[in-house]
Amino acid sequence: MEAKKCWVTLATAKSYVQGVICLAKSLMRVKTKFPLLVLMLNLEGGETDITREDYDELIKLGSSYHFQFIYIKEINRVRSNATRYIWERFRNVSTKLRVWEVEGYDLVGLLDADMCIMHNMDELLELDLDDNTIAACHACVCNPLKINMYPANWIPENCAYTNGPIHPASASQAPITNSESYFNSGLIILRPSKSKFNEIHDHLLNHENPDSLLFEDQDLLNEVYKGNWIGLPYVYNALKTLRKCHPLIWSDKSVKNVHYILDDKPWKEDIEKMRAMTVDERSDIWILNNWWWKVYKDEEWKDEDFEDVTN
Ligand SMILES: [Mn+2]
Repeated sequence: MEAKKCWVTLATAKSYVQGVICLAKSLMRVKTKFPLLVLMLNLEGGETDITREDYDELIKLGSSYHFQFIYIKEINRVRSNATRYIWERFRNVSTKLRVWEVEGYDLVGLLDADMCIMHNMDELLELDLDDNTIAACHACVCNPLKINMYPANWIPENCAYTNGPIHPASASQAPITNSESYFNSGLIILRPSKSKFNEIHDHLLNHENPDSLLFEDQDLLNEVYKGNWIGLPYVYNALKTLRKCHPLIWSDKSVKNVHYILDDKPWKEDIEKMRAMTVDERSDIWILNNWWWKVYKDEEWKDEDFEDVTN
């Protein structure tokens, strides 16, 4: 029997609903052959601030964009002190672990809702993985914005991309991946399994120092899969900060999936105001945000929307 495969994302908070909509549109735009499953928290029960209207909009979109919904329960925080969350938007990211419980699929591509697919990347769901191995992209640990809550060892010397392959090889070759490597959990290719879910969940519940999990699910998963993950080229989880921080690896046209990390999500930007600005007035990430907005508003990308920053 042929293996069943799908993409999965989560709709856990109102602030990410526009992200889910755009992610779904972007997947359809690149003609993926795989369905998108949206894991949703129940409206009742106080686990989410998503409203009935938001749900209705998603469901309406789902019928035209061929995605499906699965209802899940929140995974509660294990923090001894809830105020120690690095950012409030990380409040229920551990709920992401529910993807390991997805039933009926042999291989899943987990996508954060703050991503936009630029080129078809169905090849990721052709990877041959066992139950104890995942595939993911390296995090950038340069800390280019000098965020002082980031770990002290997050410096360019320790970043996989500093010594990684540069453009054009970077589009098809991952940086060196070894037992010291650290991945970003925005895109993960995995085989769902109840026993693996239990193992990860137990690791969370019995964690000796949950306060040390600064990046929540990402740190937890890096502990569980230490030395057991396959590195993918940056193009599959192109962190928006890489464009400026590692210009030698980046090429606009090569990027398959942009990850709009950090707090300034594209949907929070006033796109009409941005478009009215001159090139010099626009922010560094204007180009990337514009790609997102074009998908969200069902507009075509044009050649001038892409620059080759390595030139
Ligand atoms: Mn994200």
